[in-house]
Amino acid sequence: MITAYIGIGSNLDQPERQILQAMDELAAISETRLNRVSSLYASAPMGPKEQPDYLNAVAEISTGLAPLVLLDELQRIEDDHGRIRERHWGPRTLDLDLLLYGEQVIREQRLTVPHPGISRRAFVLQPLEEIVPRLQVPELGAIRELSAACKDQQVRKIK
Ligand code: ROI
Repeated sequence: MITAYIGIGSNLDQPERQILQAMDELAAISETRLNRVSSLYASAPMGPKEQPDYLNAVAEISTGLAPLVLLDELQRIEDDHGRIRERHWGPRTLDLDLLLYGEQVIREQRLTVPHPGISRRAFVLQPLEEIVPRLQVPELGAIRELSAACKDQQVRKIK
């Protein structure tokens, strides 16, 4: 089993409900166990501003699935939430990002791990630091330092 981290985000159609339901669906993926989840965090949209604020969280799972099989499962869950892939960086009912897959570095057409946005996004770093404060991110270093470098971005822990 590999320990992997999933970034969860939503800013449409009751974001809190979308995220809590997504956590249950992560737990139901085959060969996969949900170990722990972060609090929920609210932040202004990164990218285009004319969209609602986001809720974000991070989940830790253990999985026997290969990375691209896990990615297929995440995209299936996004699709189940009525995710329509239209505008780049537009609003979404559910976004599931494979942030980390063990200590592996993956560069494939469909999948880059660590997730390329990870080091610049406080809405990912803060929940990740909450559940794994001593994490070392492959190629990027200590989560504590990455998170401290993004402290200028406003992210509010809501529950
Ligand atoms: N902004 C915030 N605050 N949270 C997100 O999850 C998020 N996801 C995105 C973009 C549009 C980049 N902005 C975001 O995909």
